[in-house]
Amino acid sequence: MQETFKKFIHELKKGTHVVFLAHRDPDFDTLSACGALGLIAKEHGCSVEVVIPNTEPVTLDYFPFPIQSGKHIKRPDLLVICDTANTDRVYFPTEFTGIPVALFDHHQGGNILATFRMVDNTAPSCCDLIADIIYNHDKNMLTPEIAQMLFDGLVADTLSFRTSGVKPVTFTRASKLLMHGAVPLTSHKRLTQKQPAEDFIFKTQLMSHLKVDEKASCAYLLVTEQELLNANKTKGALEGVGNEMLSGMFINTTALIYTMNNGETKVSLRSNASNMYEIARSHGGGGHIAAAGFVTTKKPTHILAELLATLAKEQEDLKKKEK
Ligand SMILES: [Mn+2]
Repeated sequence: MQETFKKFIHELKKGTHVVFLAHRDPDFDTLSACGALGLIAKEHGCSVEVVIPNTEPVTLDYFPFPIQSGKHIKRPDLLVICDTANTDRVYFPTEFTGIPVALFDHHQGGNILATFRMVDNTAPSCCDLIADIIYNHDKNMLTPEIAQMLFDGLVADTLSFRTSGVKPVTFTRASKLLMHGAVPLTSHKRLTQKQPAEDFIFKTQLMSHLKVDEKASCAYLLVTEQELLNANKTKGALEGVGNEMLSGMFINTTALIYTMNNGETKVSLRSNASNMYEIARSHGGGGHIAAAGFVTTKKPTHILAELLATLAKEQEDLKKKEK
């Protein structure tokens, strides 16, 4: 990985135009990774663009670059994809075909062919992986601004060091970021976005439709795009719902099943017991063991029944093993 990063830095020294690609519905891990590496590219004389595939705009007041929604300005010499394993989750017009790609990621599997591939699916966030690579390459590159963004991404993806991927080395990396100027309170302020009261109420109303299947040890919520549209809300209203369900109940798995008006259904899975990646992959999706998702054209009720049956069987097998 360090060798690859050396080559990547060498590439940056050519003073190229670099387009950073964050994944769809960007979170702090993907954006911070793009921001931090973007600053490093800039430092090496590159011009930088950061692009998300979503059409709705995203703004972060501290972010060092404008975040462009679904468009790029200049043809890049190099693409940097952060925090996703699949090209369909990033802005990728046909014009980009053939342009060299640097990939920084911590997901399982994937379809991205990268010239510079820096992937470790044991890392609990893309940002702690990047922090480690930068630190080992040249720790002076970790400026307070970069360290802060990487710390933000780490805290966001690990739900404040609570996910199963958090290992002793995660704290070593976090500690290095703090020593280079990251401040936990700054991350906390950036990550806790207060919602307007009516959004909060809407979310609570959605949560009241929550169901639990005890046999499957699974809480699930079916939501339609139409429901959101009727209430004048966007998909952002569903942000964090899966994790909230998981941390609030004695259950192992949660499923957020969101049906769009185009007939497609997006399934987001969270679990602290079963392998969500395997389930998502069997439907053409991906992610991590504890958090994964997929998009399907199957009927939401069918997907749900299938999912609950799979999970119930796993729970039964587990109980047998315990006996
Ligand atoms: Mn991530």
